[in-house]
Amino acid sequence: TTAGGMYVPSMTTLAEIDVEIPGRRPDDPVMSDEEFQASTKIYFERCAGCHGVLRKGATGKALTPDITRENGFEYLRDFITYGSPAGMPNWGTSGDLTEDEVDMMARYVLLEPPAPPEFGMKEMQETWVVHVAPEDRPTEKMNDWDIDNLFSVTLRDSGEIALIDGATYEIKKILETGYAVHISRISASGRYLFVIGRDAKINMIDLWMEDPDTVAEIKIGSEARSVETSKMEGFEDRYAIAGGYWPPQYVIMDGATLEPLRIQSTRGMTYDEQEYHPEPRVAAILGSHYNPEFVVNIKETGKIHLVDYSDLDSLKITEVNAERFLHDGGLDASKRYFLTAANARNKIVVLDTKEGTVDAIVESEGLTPHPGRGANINHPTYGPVWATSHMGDETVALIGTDPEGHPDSAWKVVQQLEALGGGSLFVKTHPESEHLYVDATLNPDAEISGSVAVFKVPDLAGEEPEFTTLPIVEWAGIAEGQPRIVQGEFNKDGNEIWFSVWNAKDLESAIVVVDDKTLEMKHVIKDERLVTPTGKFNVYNTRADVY
Ligand code: DHE
Repeated sequence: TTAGGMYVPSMTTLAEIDVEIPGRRPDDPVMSDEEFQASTKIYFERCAGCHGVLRKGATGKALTPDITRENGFEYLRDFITYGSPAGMPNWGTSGDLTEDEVDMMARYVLLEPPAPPEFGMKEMQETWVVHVAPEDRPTEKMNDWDIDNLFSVTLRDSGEIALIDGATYEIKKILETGYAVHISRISASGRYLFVIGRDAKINMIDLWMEDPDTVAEIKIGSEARSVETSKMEGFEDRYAIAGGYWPPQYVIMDGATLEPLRIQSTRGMTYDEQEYHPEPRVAAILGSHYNPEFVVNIKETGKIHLVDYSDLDSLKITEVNAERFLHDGGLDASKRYFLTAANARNKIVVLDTKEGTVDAIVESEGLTPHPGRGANINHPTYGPVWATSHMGDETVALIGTDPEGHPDSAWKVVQQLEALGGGSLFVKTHPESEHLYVDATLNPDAEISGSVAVFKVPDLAGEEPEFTTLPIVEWAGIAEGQPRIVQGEFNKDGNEIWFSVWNAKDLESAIVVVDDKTLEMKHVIKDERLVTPTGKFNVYNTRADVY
């Protein structure tokens, strides 16, 4: 059952792949093969996230030679150097790229983009390892860990996760994973933890073992962001699914071993113009509670795939038109509606996971909505609403989610709040909490990116609700660097919220635990092993979609 029973060695990221250099035309700018490879590496590391591997554009503009050659070398060089208010970073003046590198990148984008290699069943099989076969695993929980209140914490730059006890804050274990694990998801039974690295490596961890560890692993491509498991009654723990950025595809795997069973390409037509797109990346994936389906966001074509996993041999995929540049999202409080951001279009798509239809596409009234999984609060005036903050401005949109009980508010922005500033990535609350927390991770002002805004839910009935500012970095007592506060996550009982204090790799980071009732600092987790903590996932809340 194992490929030699050994760990697959450290994984290649997209940036480390040697690409095939496309043919040259006589009027191409001068660029040596070494420069081409070096530029490709910089491009994959810094630019592909927004502009796409094939430069067809998404959050950032398209950069195919037909367009870049219109603009010309000087324009490109200056744009890369100084950036733009629309979101292009100032790579030159920030010092991230040297003058020579900027010059090289401006010449590079005038050339045809190279395509990295495909990654099909053969490649997946080669990286697939079962360390402990299902029959050799325990039949009951063998440790005294409170696994429901465990936090799986991404240690971004060390290629690890930390498993931290939710009650004692003790780091129970550090596990080696793929590079920069993006998210953690939990199987329906709560037993298996799945994490996926940017390098598309998945680790499946058995939390029942005496000493919880990776029992299976696989690499599904060279760049990925999402993993999920089957949640439908009767299919608990049966399947896992992961979505790739490169190649653009998703793969359904056995839920006990990660054996790759079925790979589905996402290449195809955009939903609106119905033009072919060679690189439609897989963004958020959600396991439906209403149907045996995975809900798969396809970013560039703007489609949602409802993938019926009840028969993998005749896979039924419902392709629903949504909106382009789908990114992250989460369920409403009833767990029936999936609200997901088409971020570069400033819209929130509402998918009814029971009926499989898009019921509304809501203008979020802010710039670049970025909800994470969003936050469900019971609004004093409008009933159940779901919240998202924005990357591009300080606004938080509250959208009504109760078409039966509050039909006038359903699928509308019923209230817009103003939080700390732009650059927010995540909002969070809990059914037991009266608070809505909003970070501002990417704000250029250190004081703002180091703090969190908190709104009191009963106060939302007022005209212009005020927020309280929690100085999280100050509480962490970290003076060196410019740590950013990112992604609140509640404990199981919903009386504490944890925030990552995300500093540079070689500087001290921390996790600050806030008492949700008093809004005071309760504890600071510091440990030299806590390198660049970002995402945190409470096992119970993640498995049961509580947020
Ligand atoms: Fe994320 C969720 C993609 C940058 C931390 N991020 C997601 C999801 C996607 C995504 C598609 C939804 C997964 C799901 O629900 O199935 N993220 C991307 C990018 O493409 C982007 C913009 C650029 C990149 O190159 O990766 C990006 N993300 C970041 C970061 O820089 C963050 C802040 C730090 C990090 O660790 O890399 C970051 N992303 C997160 C977190 C979540 C996430 C913590 C899960 C939030 C949740 O509550 O579920």
